[in-house]
Amino acid sequence: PITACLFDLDGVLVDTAKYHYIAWKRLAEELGFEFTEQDNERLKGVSRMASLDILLEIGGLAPDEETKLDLAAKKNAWYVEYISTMDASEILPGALEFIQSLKERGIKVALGSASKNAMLILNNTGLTPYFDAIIDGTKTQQAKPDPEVFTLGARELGVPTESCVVFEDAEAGIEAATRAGMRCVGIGSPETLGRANLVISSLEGFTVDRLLGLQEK
Ligand code: G16
Ligand code: MG
Repeated sequence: PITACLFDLDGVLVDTAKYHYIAWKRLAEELGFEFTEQDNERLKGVSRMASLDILLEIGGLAPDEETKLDLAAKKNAWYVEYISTMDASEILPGALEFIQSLKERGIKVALGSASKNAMLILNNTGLTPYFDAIIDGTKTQQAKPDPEVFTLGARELGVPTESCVVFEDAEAGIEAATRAGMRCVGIGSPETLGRANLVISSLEGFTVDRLLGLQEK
């Protein structure tokens, strides 16, 4: 039976991709090159340092490790400044309603995010009290598509992996869920998320009964 749901943060519960984008764009401009919204698609679900590597590749730059750490810290300081004013109005449509309905039906809820800033975002949007377990980038060694973030979530919930369903907007996250032995709901377009068990455009109108329908799959 399905007894737990694990949620990715950026792109599933909130749209922080736009803040990541303006911070990376600011860094690229300071380094002297353009960074487009299309380029930003490549950073979704990817860890901070891996994102920086992609950005530097786009700019044709290869600085040493120390400089890279400075650049990542600079981007993060801007990003933290942008997300510090977030509030509950930035929770994506349907997300809070769906989480509340899970709680009412006794289904456990966990976070499985790559972000090291997840706690700040959950606190600012008022989402923290809904989670039975929170696994973020400060608790993991391996980035998605490694399944670590989700297997740790299941362990902290005390639920077997086969009873978990993951909600993800990134291909790497869907692969991570599959490798963890979990079912997965993709949020976005079927073209990129085709490997999920079910793809929906958003959590708006999504119900616990539809979730439980995945048990037959
Ligand atoms: C999020 C974003 C990524 C970001 C990563 C690390 O992941 O999708 O773009 O690079 O977190 O974030 P930070 O720099 O805050 O540690 P997720 O897993 O919530 O989609
Ligand atoms: Mg995501």
